[in-house]
Amino acid sequence: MTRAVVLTGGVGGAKLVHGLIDVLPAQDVTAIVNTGDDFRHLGLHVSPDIDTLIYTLSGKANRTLGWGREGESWAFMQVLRELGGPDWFQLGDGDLALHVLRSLALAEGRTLSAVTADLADRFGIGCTILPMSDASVPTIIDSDEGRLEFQRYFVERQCRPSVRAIHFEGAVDAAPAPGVLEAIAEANMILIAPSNPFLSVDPILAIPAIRKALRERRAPVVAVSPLIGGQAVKGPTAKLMAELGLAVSNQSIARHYDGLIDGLLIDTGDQRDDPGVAVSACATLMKDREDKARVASQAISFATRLAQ
Ligand code: FO1
Repeated sequence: MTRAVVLTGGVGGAKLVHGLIDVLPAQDVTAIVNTGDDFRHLGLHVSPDIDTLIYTLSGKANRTLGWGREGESWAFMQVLRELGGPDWFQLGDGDLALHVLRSLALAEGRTLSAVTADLADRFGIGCTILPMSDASVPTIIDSDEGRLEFQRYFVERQCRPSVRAIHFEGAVDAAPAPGVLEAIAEANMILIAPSNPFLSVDPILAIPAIRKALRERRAPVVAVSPLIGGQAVKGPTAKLMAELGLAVSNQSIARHYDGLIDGLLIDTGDQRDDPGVAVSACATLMKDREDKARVASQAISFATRLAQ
């Protein structure tokens, strides 16, 4: 039986997880999700990557926006704006209900992992969704506009500032969420989704016990490259790599995951410059359900080959 663990951020990662639960029994898939993007907004705890995953896996994701729910209404934002509230971060009316309930549960002392498990249940999701930690580990961007909280950089400033360094505040003291280390230990394959390695995967790897578990792993680790033809499918990956002084290449991606991965799944169009790990290629762009299932199957068979 395959027990697949996948480290994932938001949009790109959610597509791979969606593909995985099409090709594997959902209960054999565990997603360990980045929570470095989490932040408090209007007194609410927002967990963007967890919510993108929940909406994607339950078929409710807003495919145009890449976040939030489909068929959303915006009455809350309309009145918030009229009353002079901050409107740089859009909260749809349906999405708002999720943030209110999660914030209420956290205020009552429940953990993020317990609340996430409940929400996954309510959305009828069969795979396990684990936050990387129940502790708060906010991603902070050191930029040419100073120190920015992640969402201020990503949404308010639309990734325009030039990034000097990225910090994962509190990571060194943060414990993995319950079930994370067990899932990694029991996995017979570990996948790193095509999320932004620097903004969405690194926060997970910054949790010391998670990094250690991956170093001591028995199972093969396959990363799906977020680059296609030297460009990121979505988001600031290529711009960020250039700002960090890295060549925008699969070689840089493989080096970045130095020692933590056994294989890199790249796009067929990209040259196989030797990135120092085993390489497999397939069409990695995931536009629809079929694409997602294909990339998931390719990643699984690549990991299976590496396990032999
Ligand atoms: N991204 C935006 O670019 N603009 C928004 O107004 C916005 C609102 C939003 C609300 C809830 C949520 O879960 C995500 C939201 N996002 C928005 C996306 C979010 O910034 C990103 O999903 C991640 O943090 C990056 O992966």
